[in-house]
Formats: sequence, structure tokens, C-alpha cells
Amino acid sequence: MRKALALVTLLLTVAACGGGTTTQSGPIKVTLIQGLAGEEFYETMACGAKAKAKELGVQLDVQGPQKFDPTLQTPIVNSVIASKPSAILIAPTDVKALIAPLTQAKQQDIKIILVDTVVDDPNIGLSRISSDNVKGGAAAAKALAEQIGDKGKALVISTDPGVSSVDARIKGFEEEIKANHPGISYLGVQYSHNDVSEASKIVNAALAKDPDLAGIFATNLNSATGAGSALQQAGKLDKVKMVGFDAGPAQVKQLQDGVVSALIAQLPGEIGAKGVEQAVAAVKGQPVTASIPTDSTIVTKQNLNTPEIQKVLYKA
Ligand code: T6T
Repeated sequence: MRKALALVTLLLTVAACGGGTTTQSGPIKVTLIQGLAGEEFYETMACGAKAKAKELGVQLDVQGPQKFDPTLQTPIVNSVIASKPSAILIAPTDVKALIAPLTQAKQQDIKIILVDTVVDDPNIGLSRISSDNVKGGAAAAKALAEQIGDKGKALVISTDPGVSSVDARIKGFEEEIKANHPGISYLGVQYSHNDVSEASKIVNAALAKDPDLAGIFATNLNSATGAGSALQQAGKLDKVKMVGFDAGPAQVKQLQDGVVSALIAQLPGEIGAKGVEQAVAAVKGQPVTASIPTDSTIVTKQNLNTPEIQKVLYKA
């Protein structure tokens, strides 16, 4: 009898909302799927998301693969779909590989919000929240050019092709060098698979091939950590200047130690918080914002200890 009553109430509710509109009963369940579990950028993002979830009274679960790898992230997406959350916030680790599992999620009416990275399907992601990575890449190019006196050989170290964030940083870097720094000889990009020791190996090989290497742009946290420690161990800090994206504790230490000249700090906490806000709005049938750019800031040894910069450093 009770069951029958509940069913009638549910039917009435759905009918009152009109057509296909559904009403949310019970708590809103949101799952954040990181690009890489335990890494400071994504952990800082999770902190921001958790704080916002608490404020809005929604359940938040955080999951992520042990490696930055779409073949490891895909089964996580599949198991999250099976747990039937109201919304998924995800940082896809590949622009193509994640389209199929996210399409599955969409077909189950799970609201999808893309945080930090995107996929190559404009129909996926009710909201896309990230830094302006092209602009960040251009800022890195300007900072590196200044460090190396606008001349000499420059190399980029990235994760893998097909990662939207770092690909955009490379684009911004290359455009800026091509347009405004004719004295810089650009050596192209090498990929570390987001692995610290791979990034170190790339730098060692690059130094062997081009002993007159002048500058390195490392497009993310692990690339910068590995590249920086290789430069340090090779005793090349006075010869090769480096600019890195991200501002985790290891990068800040490298800045203090003179291993890296400048960092581009993103706002992962804000990306996570805004992601939860958008997810909740989507679940409630409220308007969402298709694209939300978040700021990034250049961190140098000179401004490191200012209160504004201390606020943007990632959590350990
Ligand atoms: O740079 C961030 C993130 O924006 C990028 O998409 C992947 O790498 C990081 O997580 C840092 O390692």
C-alpha cells in the first residue's frame, strides 16, 4: 500500500513538472573523476570541490586512476556510471578515448561537467571549466624568452598528445615564439607520458644532443619536476633556464632553489568548486554556464612570498 502511494506521488510529481522533467529526490550525488589520483593539482581541485559540496549539502565522491592514462580512467568512468550519480565532474585524460564512456553516462542522464580538460565532442560537458591554457602557454613563452635573452634553443616537454590542456599550452607557446621571438630556435615538443623520470630522461638526452640548449618549457607538474631535477643533476642551472606550468610543493621548492625561473599557477580549487556549482545547477534543471575560464598567475622568486601568491600555491 505504502509502495503504491509512493508511486502515485512520484507520478504526480513528474506530471506536475511537465513532460520529461524529473524531480530530484534524495541527496544529489556527484562524483569527481580526477586525471591522476594523489597529484597536487587534482587534490587541490578535490579540496575545492569538497568544500563547495559541503556548502551546498550534496554528496561528493572523488576517484582517479593511479596513472595519467585513459585506459585506466575509462574503467573508473564505467564503474561510476554503474553507481548512478546525479552528476560527474571529470578531467578527461584524452580528447578522444573518453568520448565513448562519457556518451554512455550522458545516455543514462548523468549530468557531465568537464573540469580542467575537455573531449573533442562539443555535445559532452554541460559546462567546461578550465584555465585559459593557450594564454598560459603564451605567458610561459614570454617568461622563458626574457630569461634566455630572447635567443638560443628552446625545448618543450609535455605529457602526451591528445591532452587538451597541455596541447593548448603548447599551441600558445609556439604561437608566441613564432610571432615575437625570431632569435629563439624552437626544438619542438617531447612527451614524457606525465612521468617524472621520463621527463628527466628527455632532458638528459636533449642536453647530450644540444649542449647549447638555452631554455625549457615544461607544460605541467610532473614534466617540470623531472626536467628540473635533470638540469640540477647535470649542473646546468646557470646555462639552461626553465619555466613550468603548475605550482605544487616540488615546483615551489625548485623555484626557491633557482632550478626553475617562473611557474604558471592555476586555480584548481576554484575549478573544483565551480564544477560542483555547475553540476548542482544542472541536476536541479537550473541554467548552467557553458564555458568558465579561471585565472592563472605567474609565480617568481620575487613575488613568491606575497599573500596573493601564497593563496594560489597548490596543497600538498
Ligand atoms: O597541469 C595540470 C592539469 O592542468 C593538466 O591537465 C594535467 O597536468 C596537471 O594535472 C599537472 O600535473
